[in-house]
Amino acid sequence: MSNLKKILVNRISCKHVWFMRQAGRYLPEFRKIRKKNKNFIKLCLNSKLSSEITLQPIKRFNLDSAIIFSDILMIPYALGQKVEFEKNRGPKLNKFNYKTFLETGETDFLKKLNPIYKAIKKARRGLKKEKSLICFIGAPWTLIVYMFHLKNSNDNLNIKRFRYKKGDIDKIINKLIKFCCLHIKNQINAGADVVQIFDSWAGLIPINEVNAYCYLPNAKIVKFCKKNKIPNICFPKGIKKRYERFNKVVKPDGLSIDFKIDPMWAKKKLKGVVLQGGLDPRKLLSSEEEMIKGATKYIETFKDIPYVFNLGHGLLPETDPGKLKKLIKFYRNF
Ligand code: 1CP
Repeated sequence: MSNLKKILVNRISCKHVWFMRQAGRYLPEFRKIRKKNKNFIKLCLNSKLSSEITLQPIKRFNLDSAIIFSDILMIPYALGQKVEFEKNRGPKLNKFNYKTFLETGETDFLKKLNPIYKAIKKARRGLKKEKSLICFIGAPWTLIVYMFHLKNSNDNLNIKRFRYKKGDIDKIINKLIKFCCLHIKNQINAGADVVQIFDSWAGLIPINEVNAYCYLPNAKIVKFCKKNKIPNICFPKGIKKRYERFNKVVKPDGLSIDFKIDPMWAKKKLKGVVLQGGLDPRKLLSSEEEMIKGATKYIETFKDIPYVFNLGHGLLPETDPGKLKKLIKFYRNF
């Protein structure tokens, strides 16, 4: 059993470090591959390259877990929506087509995503058995934000673009839940041993919809994971004090806290779950002292409970890999 799996399943304390977005833009070895592969979706579907990118941060930093190089938007892509990534502008999706979306079946979906499962098999072969291979999905709401262009560049929400009949909204969410579970199951069957569920835009949900758009879909996916004995970590970023309710309703094995959550508060209020992360990724852009001071707060607070060291969101593209190396060393020697 991988170490991360042991921590999540048995809730034991054991030093463990990995980083969200560890395989990506801040690494020169990634940028080199990316330069020659302009089509991002194609790159995610190139099993040889995506497994190689997955292992890059492990080779460089000897991190305890790898996360498969892919994207949350592979699900909308496999459900028939065209996805493009414009340089420095983020993802761009074609207009949502309700009919295509509802009609896409499991066979089509799995055929399109098969290269990801192949990449997982390849990456697993390149990892020592005590290292975890984390797979991931975007939670339904966060996928909806991209599928319906709900967010502008200032992270303001335009919920009007998601005005469907209640019955149709339920159909969309239920279909996403079903296909999220399918994608999890196939990634696990291919050799991943933990899943992280990213609800990166949960903080934007209008307050009266948090239950329907955040707690319920996450709860259903976690229930599916538990039924299939799949260790899981949720990341409902930005929901502030509602992390407490989320934990009680969704009951994940692990809960990744964002950088706005006070670690002392988390320790007191988030019980029966393995906590992960918290440190603001911007601390890695500040001075070394600032970074170490920031990290100490989390490591010190969580030193007597099961805790996975990570950040409060993904590594920023501007991060200096040398700085990250110092942070890892500091954590390991703490
Ligand atoms: O070179 C490029 O321009 C592509 C940049 C890039 C990368 C490296 C994108 C586009 N996605 C990825 C990989 C990726 N995405 C991983 C790889 C594994 C890892 O190292 O962690 C993961 C886990 C994701 C997940 C993802 N994609 C999330 C959830 C996590 C989060 O950061 O909140 C979200 C919201 C996306 C959407 C997405 N994909 C890419 C971009 C630019 C965006 C928009 C959000 C952003 O700006 O990061």
